[in-house]
Amino acid sequence: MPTALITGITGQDGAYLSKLLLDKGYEVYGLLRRSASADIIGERLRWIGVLDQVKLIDGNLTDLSSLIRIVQTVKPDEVYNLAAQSFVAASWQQPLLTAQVTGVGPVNIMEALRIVRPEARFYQASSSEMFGKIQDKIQSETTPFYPRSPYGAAKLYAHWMTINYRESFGMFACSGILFNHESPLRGIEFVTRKITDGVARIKLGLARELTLGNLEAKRDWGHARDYVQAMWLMLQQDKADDYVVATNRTTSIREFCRMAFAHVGLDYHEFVRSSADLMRPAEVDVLLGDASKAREHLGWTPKIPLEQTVGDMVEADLARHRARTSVQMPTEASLLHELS
Ligand code: NDP
Ligand code: GDR
Repeated sequence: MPTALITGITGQDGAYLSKLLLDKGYEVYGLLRRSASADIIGERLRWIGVLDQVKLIDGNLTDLSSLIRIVQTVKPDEVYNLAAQSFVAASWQQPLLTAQVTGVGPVNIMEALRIVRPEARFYQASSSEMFGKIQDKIQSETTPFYPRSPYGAAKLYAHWMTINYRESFGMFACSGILFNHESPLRGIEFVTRKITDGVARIKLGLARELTLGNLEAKRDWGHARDYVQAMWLMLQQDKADDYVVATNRTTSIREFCRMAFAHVGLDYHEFVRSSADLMRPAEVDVLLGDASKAREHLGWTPKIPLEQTVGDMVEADLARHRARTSVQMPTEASLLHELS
C-alpha cells in the first residue's frame, strides 16, 4: 500500500485529494496545523466522508523540525504540498507571512525530504497567479511569468525552487500550475463561493444583497475533483515535470453571478453591487490556460463543466443554510436557563 503525505489536507484540495488517494488504496497522512478550534477543523474531510480514514499529524509548514519529524515517522512515497496562505487579497495585508508560508514553506518540506527521504515523489501546488499581468493571451508552460501580488511572487519563488531541487539534487519534484478550481468545499472568502453563498442567503430571505469587488475580471475555472486527478497523474510518470492544468475557457465574475442567480430563478442585477473597497491594489484581469501538455503526457482532461460546478455549489449552500436555520443551536443563555 503506497503512503502519501498531504500538507493542506484540511483545505478544499486536501479533501478531494484524500478521497482520491484513499479510493486508490493509499495510506493517507495529513499535516495538521494546530488550532484552538480543533473541533471544526476537519469539516471538509467530514463532508467528503474521509475524516476517520486519514491520519492527521500536528506540524507547521514554517517549522522545519516538525516536517523532519513527520517525514521520519510517515516515510511517505508521495508528498503533495497543498498548504499555503492561499487567499490573494490577504497577501497585501500579510506579505511577510505569505512569503514565509507560501514561498519558503515548500522549501522547508523539500529540505525535510532531501535530508530524510530523497526518494519520495513531490508535488508543489503552483498557481496561474504566477502569470499575473499576462504575457501571452493563452498561458502555457512556456509563457513568461509576471506576478501581480505578494501571493503570486511567493508562489513563483516556490515554483523555481521546485525546479531547482529537481535539477540540483535529482529529486522527483513536479510543479502543477493550476488555474482556479472550485467546488462546494471552496473557502467562503473566494469569489465563487462568496457568490453561491450569497445566492443561497438571498433566496432563503437571509440577506438582501451581495457586495463584490471587480466584476469584470475573468478566470479559467475548473472543478477541484478534476484537478486533484492531474496532481496524482504527475507523480505517476517516469520523469518529473511541470504542467499547466486548466479548462481553456474563461468567464467573468459578472457572468458567474448571472449563472448562480439564474440557478434559483433570480436576476443578479437586482442583488449584486460592486464596491471600490473590495478592489485589489493590482488586478489579474484575465486568465486562460492551455493544458495541451497535460492532455498529451498525462492523458488528463477536465470532465466537470462550469455550469455543473455552479449548480452544485449553489445547491450545497442552500442545503447548509436550510440546515442551519432549521436546527436551533443552543446559546449559552438558553443552556444556563435550562440548568437553573
Ligand atoms: P485552501 O485555502 O482551501 O487550503 C489551504 C491549506 O493550507 C489549509 O489546509 C490550511 O490549513 C493550510 N495551511 C495554511 N497555512 C499553513 C501552515 N503554516 N502550515 C500548515 N498548513 C497550513 O487552499 P486550496 O485547497 O484551494 O488550494 C490548495 C493549494 O493549491 C494552495 O497552495 C493554493 O495556493 C494552491 N492553488 C489553489 C488553486 C485553487 O483554485 N484552489 C489554484 C492554484 C493553486 P488550515 O485549515 O489550518 O487553515
Ligand atoms: P484568485 O481567486 O485571486 O483568482 O485566487 P478569488 O476568488 O479570490 O478572486 C477571483 C477574482 O474575483 C475578483 N473579485 C473578488 N474576489 C473575492 N475574493 N471577493 C470579492 O468580493 C470579489 N469581487 C471580485 C477578484 O478581484 C479576482 O479578480 C485563487 C486562489 O485559490 C489562489 O490560491 C489560486 O492560486 C488562484 O485562484 C489560481
